[in-house]
Amino acid sequence: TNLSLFIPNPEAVRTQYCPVRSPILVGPLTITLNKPPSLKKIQMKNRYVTSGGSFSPRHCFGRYRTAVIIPHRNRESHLRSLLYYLHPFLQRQQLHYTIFVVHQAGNATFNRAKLLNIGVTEALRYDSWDCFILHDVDLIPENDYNLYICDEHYPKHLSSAMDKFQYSLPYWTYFGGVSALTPDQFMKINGFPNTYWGWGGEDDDIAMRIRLSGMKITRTPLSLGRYKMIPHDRDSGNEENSHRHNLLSKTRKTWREDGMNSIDFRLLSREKAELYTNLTVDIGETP
Ligand code: BGN
Repeated sequence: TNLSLFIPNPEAVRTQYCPVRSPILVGPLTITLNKPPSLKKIQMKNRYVTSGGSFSPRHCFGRYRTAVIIPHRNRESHLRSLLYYLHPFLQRQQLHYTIFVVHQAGNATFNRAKLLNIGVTEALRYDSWDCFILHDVDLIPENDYNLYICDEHYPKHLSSAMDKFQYSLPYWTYFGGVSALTPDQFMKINGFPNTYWGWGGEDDDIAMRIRLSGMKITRTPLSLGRYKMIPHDRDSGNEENSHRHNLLSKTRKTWREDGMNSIDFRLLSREKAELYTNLTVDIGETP
């Protein structure tokens, strides 16, 4: 027999756009979260991911350019679990993508929303994107029909059914976890607030910005927007934000001044790791 018949062409030949709907999706996924795999193992399983955590489909031109942005500090094992599942997930969706991890330097109180603003700023510095996926590090998607692309009209909430909320929405305007905005949608709401230090409320502020700027929230249906949260205790440095009710009551007045047009940070490093682009930033501290 002629063995060469069974050896796939090593050269990627691309002559056409990928289909609108990827033919290699599998639907529901089994997520097991005992021991996170090593970065080496994740790299070996994702040999077509290039330095900086980027990928383009090999046999067709990707239709969608997606930047995944993950705020991070001291959660290396969660990050490894997420990367282990997310890289193959995004490749099956035939996206042209890069994963950005925005690492908050120092020990000041954590500021998720500001880190996301910075991720968007830096993602746009050398590339154009159709869609930003704003992704918590501890949430693993359980169905690859939950596409990491944006809705053309409205910001989209992807984590509509998290296991910690018994796979349903905790409340109607909930916008936490994982969301998808186009660059236009993101700029229309002036990005996210920079002023929420610690846990809670910033996602409600974002939901309010969406409404105040005349948009609505769309959602992945609950049957597909399923996520497993990696169980963990509250981090030190991310205590409940006691100002959050007060801040939220002022969003209507503040959202135009607090956001992408007021962001202030110091980029300490931007490096291409094997599985993601690592941004380390000094974002200051609670005033
Ligand atoms: C809400 C938090 C959200 C959080 C969800 C789910 C606030 C603001 C005060 C009304 N909002 O209560 O930030 O994502 O719970 O845990 O605390």
